[in-house]
Parts: sequence; structure tokens; C-alpha cells
Amino acid sequence: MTEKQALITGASGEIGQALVQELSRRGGYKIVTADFMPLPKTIEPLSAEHVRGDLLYQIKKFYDYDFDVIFHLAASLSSKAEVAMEEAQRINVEGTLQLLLLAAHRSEKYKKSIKFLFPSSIAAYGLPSLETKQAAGLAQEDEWSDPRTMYGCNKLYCEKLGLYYSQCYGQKHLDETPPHFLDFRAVRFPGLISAFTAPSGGTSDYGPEMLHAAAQGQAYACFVRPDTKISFMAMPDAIRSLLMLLDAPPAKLTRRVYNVTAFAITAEEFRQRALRAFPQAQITFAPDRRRQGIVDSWPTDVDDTLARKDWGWQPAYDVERFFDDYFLPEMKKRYLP
Ligand code: AKB
Repeated sequence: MTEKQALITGASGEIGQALVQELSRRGGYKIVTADFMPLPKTIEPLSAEHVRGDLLYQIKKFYDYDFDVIFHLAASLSSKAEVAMEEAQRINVEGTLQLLLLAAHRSEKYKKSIKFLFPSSIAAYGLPSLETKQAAGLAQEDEWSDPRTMYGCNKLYCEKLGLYYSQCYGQKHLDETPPHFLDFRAVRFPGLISAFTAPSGGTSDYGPEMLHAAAQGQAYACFVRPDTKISFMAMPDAIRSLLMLLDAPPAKLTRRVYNVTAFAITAEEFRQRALRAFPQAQITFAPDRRRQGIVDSWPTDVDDTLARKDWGWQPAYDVERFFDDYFLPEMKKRYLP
């Protein structure tokens, strides 16, 4: 079987590292990675080539490759994007636009379908007040599309750009869609938690930060209120959802942007579970107005019925399995005597 070529941008980030590992374990792909950081040693041997530097300056290089799949993970996350907005616009929007153009150009020129996998986010939602959030229930894909952060605006716009380049670019008639085309697919991720890496720059970071600090015996002051509730997912489930969507036959897809979720939990429930596992943990609450406001604008949980129906999505880790079978065993192995 001939190897396919995959590009993974943001490969040194949390999702990137986990995806490089899983895709290489699966086999069948020559993996090209890109990031402005070097690759961590753990995944270096898995990448055929690492393109290091600012994506926008490197984009010309990618025209020399024959990618079958692009996983565009590079992003500036919600807390960071709020204080470095122009940088966020460059990384989140201009980087995505350039890669979409590359994929659209190559699929037209070489008459081949290129899959473009994009991690969107619950930040694409924006609920106007905490009261609305509490009353809203599960958010469906086409509801509450007024994000209140730069990052959320960037993600929502890039979803639209992906749809534009895959469906409307060149203003073809709908019945003209050729067999070669840019095949854009996106999942809206909740907060993600890895047992192996720590996040940075996000606003859902309080969950993983609290757990990693508790496991290491470090005091942690949580930057949101105890009652703050959003959905989270174990990193292996996030990777599985991306790869399930990658594999889904086009005829099964009733849309191109899907919610996925695993478990919704409050910051206080995180604290209770951390204390149960690490009784010495010192966890306090010191809400930050700005970051609290961001999480209060995100839905408590999302409705992922369509992902379940169309491509069989189901998380392997509910809250119990997340702690008992994934996160805590790894933490205990690493930090407890
Ligand atoms: C963030 O907090 O910015 C991200 C996200 C929810 O997309 N983790």
C-alpha cells in the first residue's frame, strides 16, 4: 500500500503531540510536522520532516508537498488571544486561510481530494449572560453563534472559510462538485485534558492545571468560581474523534462542523476529585474577572447527537473512566512514591 502524506501543524502542542503519536501508531502516513517550536524529543522520530517557524513565512514550502490530509492544529488559545489579538488574527485566521488556499489550489490543479481537519472549539459559542447559559441546556451546532472572544470569533470564521473553500470557491454550481475537492471537516472540542502534557494560553486550562498541580503536590489557585461548569474530554478521545471524522465516508456527513463532548463538570467537582486522589492537595479559588467572563459565555455542555448518528462518535472516557482509568493511574505512576 502506498503511504499517504499528512501535514500536522501545531505539532508541538498538546493535541499535536498526541495526534502524531496516534497517527504514526496507526501507520500508512508519511507525517510532516510544522510548529514554531522544535518537536519534543518523544515524537521527533515519528516525523519524516519538521518545518520549524512561523507558518505564514513557511507556507511556500508546503506547495512542494503532495498532502492527502492536513490537520491544521496551530492556534493561539482563548486567554492568550484576548491579550495578543493581532497575533491571534495572524495565527488563527491568516494561517488557516493560507493553508485552505494551498489545499484548494492543489486539489483543483491535481484533481485530487484533500482532507482538511480543523479543531474548532466550544469557544465558537457565545452566550450573552450567565443566566442564559444556566437556562440554555445543551448547545446545538447552529445555536448561540455570537462568540465573545477573539479566539471564538477566529474559530467560527475559520469554520466558515473551510466551508467556503470546500463548497463555494470558484462559484461552481452545486451539481458541479467534482470528485476532486477540498474536503473540510471540523470538530468543536470542549476543554481537553492530557495526562502527559500541560496546556497553556487557554481558559479551560483551570481543569488540567488543577489536576496536574494536585498530583505534583503544588498549591493551586483556580481562576474561576467553584460553580463554573463546561464540558471536558480526555485527550485520547479528542484524537479518536478527529480520526473517526477523518475516516467517515463523505456520504455519511450531513454537515461539516460537529460538536463532540464527553463530560460536563464544575470546578468544585474537579477539586473534590483531586482531593479524593491526593488528600494533601491545596486548592483554593481566586476568580479572575476576565477569564471567568470567557467561561461564563461558553455553554455548560453541547449536543453531539449528529456526530453520534453520522459517524458513530461516542467517548470512551466518561468522568469516572477519565479519572480511574486514564488520568490518575498515570499521575500516580509518575508522582507517587
Ligand atoms: C481554550 O480554553 O481556549 C481551549 C478551548 C476550549 O478551545 N482549550
